[in-house]
Amino acid sequence: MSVLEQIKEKVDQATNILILTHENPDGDAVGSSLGFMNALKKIGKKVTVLIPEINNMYSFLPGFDEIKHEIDTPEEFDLCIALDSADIERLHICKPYFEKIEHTVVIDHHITNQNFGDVNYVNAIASSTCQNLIVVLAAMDIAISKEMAECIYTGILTDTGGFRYNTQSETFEFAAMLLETGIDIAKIYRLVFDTTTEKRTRLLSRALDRLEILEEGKVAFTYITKQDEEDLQAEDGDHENIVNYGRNIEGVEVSIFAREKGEGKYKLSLRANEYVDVSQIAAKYAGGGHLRAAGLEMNMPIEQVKQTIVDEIKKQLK
Ligand SMILES: [Mn+2]
Repeated sequence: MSVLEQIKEKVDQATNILILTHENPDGDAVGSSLGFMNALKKIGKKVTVLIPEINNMYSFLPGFDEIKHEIDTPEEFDLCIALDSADIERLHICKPYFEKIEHTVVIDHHITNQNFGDVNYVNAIASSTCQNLIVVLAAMDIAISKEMAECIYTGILTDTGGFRYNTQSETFEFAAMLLETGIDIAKIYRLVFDTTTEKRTRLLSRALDRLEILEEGKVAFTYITKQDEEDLQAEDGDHENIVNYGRNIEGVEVSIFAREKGEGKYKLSLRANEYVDVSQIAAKYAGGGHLRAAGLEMNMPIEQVKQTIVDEIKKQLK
């Protein structure tokens, strides 16, 4: 029996299904969870999506209000489905539930997936778990409704950064199929990428006021203080996109954003555009990340932070 047939069989035999995804869930995690929930409900299953902590930005997705943040009796579920999670640790505090439930299915697109379920559908070529979910739903003979399509499209859109990365021609074919259901892609794009909050915007404004362009326009530097966040009653994650404003300036190769975590303690985000390896710089200071996006911490006054990190970057500038 193929993996897809095995998933269909697992679902057919289940009555009460628990859906889990990774912590700090992104659009693909929330989209695939709610897309699958809506689909499984349609075929008469009892379904619970459990996400302990979730950002409100996906609250427009059909079924969002039904997400549970805790459950009392994991024993009552006969099937657990883990989505967009490469290994069981990614389920974080939900891991014990996955372990306790008798039958398990994993659907994912990470090449590092550990196949930790009884049945595992992992296609690492796919843009997103949502894209793989379309294949699973087709194998289960479930027609994609407009509600499901909104969730699934959101996952594809976010994991591809708006069809920029990890996008295959197939991804567009799937997207076209979703569009046929009548979803409003302009609205989804706006809610996912163009919507911010007043607090976020005011915090950004403080960072932009302090923005410095250094090294003949190749380095952008800015920071926010603990006081800024207190003044504005900023919420967790409100600083997240600030580093990209420096990177988007013409001529800039590396953008540095420092966030004060405590007295003389800064968390730095580094973003490069084309050639600087920021992961190497981060590693030097016990940080980590990817080639063009990395983070690290420094314990020193902000002027010294700036000098130290710019000196490091300078070594790689062309
Ligand atoms: Mn994903």
